[in-house]
Amino acid sequence: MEIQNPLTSSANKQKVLIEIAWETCNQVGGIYTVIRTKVPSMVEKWGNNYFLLGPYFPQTASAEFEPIHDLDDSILGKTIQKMRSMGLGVHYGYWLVTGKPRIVLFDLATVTPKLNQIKASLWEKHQVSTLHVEDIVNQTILFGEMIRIFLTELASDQASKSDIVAHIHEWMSATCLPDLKKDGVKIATVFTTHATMLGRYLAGNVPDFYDKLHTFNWLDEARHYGIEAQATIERLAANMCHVMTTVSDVTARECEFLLGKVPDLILPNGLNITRFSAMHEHQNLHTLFKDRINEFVMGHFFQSQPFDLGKTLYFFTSGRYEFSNKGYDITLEALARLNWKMKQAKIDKTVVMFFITKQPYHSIDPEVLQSRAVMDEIHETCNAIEKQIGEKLFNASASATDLQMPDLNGFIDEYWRLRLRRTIQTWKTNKRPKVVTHLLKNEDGITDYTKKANLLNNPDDKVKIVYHPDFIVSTNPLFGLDYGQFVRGCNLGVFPSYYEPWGYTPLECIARGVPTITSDLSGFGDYMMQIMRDYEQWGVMVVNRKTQDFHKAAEQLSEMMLKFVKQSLRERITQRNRVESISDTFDWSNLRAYYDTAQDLALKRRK
Ligand code: 1S3
Repeated sequence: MEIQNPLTSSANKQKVLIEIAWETCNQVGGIYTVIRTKVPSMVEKWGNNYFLLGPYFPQTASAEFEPIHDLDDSILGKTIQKMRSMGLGVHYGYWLVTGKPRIVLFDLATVTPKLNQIKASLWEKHQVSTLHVEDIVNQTILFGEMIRIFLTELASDQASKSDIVAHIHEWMSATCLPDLKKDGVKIATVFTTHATMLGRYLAGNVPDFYDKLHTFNWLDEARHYGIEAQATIERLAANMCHVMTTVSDVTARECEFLLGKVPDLILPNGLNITRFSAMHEHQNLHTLFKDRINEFVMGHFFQSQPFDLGKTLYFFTSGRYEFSNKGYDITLEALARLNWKMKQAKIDKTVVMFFITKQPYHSIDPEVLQSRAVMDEIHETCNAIEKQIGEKLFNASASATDLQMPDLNGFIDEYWRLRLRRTIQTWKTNKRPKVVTHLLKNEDGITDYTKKANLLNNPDDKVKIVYHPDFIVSTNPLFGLDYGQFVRGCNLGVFPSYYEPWGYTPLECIARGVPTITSDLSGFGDYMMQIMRDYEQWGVMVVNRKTQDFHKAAEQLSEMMLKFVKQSLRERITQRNRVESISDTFDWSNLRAYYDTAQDLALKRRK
């Protein structure tokens, strides 16, 4: 059946969905993942009646945006035309991601001259104080103004026979909401917050944040942390949309106390699983990528501390640098305990733990690069020797007169022997392998804790640490893997967050068949506990951080890791298969229904 497009035809009344986010075609963090991975599922349901709005940044746009030059006389075309005639920069085209939806991107520079006027109006009409705010707030105010003009124009078109839903993500796209409501613009609105600004600050600074939630005065706290504008916008948006939603029950509690609004619905996050699932192939991929990580580990550790790679497990954690919110503190404490326990139990295995996050650094540590380069040279020399032996062995075999195996030693030239010996000699050292792969601009919580806990890659340590203060991309010279491949090559993802509205990292593990540890304070962990009773069976372990203090939770985490270390190879393979088999649960084709409900409800409430 052909889907009629109200944006390009004057057919019967139909529904149109506009999704609006600061991260449309602009990757900053987790919201980009939500929007981007959801696109195929949205396009499947809405077809041409779906498009997105975002900010225009030439650099990202050059990689992900393909302009459409011809504007038709649909209401969308006319709205864009109208805005352009007002002198506003509006880019229209395709977002080059799976699903290829149409997007409208706003050039914020074209409203910048009006910034003070818009801010004055926000204060006069809605008492949003935006004096002396960070530049990002100014940018979002400009973005909000362009969204407001766009939606107002779109809805006012008399030819429009559509029911329009605007689904607005996070405060950065939400400065338009109070005006839309005040002006009675005929559009149904859904607002989704993916965290609260105040929650983020308070959780990282106030001990027992969750127990004290009901005691905070939002305005005092917002002023204290210098985020009054953001918190006010968030609060207004939550209370002025038709349907207010968030990503988990954990964050819903926060919304109740910090935004003064109990969310109408919870919209859990999914992934576009078909992009990642590789059926039984995933075991082969794990081996392939683990071999690549092995190469890094040899280059990094074997210079002074060779160990058996066949008995080595790779654990990792990753995310933005929020030391206690993301649970890096508890992870380090648990690793110190695991190290001790493995030594006591004389477990003949090594755990290499990777911390992948982003912190300011000068460059990759030249010594780390040098060690890797010299090891690569050893590898090349071995390949040359192998070739030489092969050729000489073949000659000797072909011309043999008896069946004696020739002495292979005699096949290696003195030159290669010497070269190999010298290279190994230059490489080997007594120095401890570095904990940090880069030259950090400043010491931080991770480096401090590794010192405090003596997790410094000592020769007798069973747990080794690699702190990589940059996200992993395929051009990275240390791994030569993209993030997804790196995840596949690891054995366990560790994410015992203290503050995490949802948390994609464990889900990304599941999608790649990698067992994972999360916490009951993360939206994902909490959701998992609600939908699957026997989640541990499926390779998802949940640390109890709700009712246990830091030390008890660290002990529980170290026991989970120890149990994992003790598993046999066969048990790990079976577990990987089980993890992979539940990944479909999180495909957007299953989770989009939550969005459908929110959007339908908004339309009902608007009428
Ligand atoms: C937020 O991004 P974050 O890492 O700052 O939104 C994500 C998508 O909903 C969510 O997964 C995450 O927990 C939030 O914190």
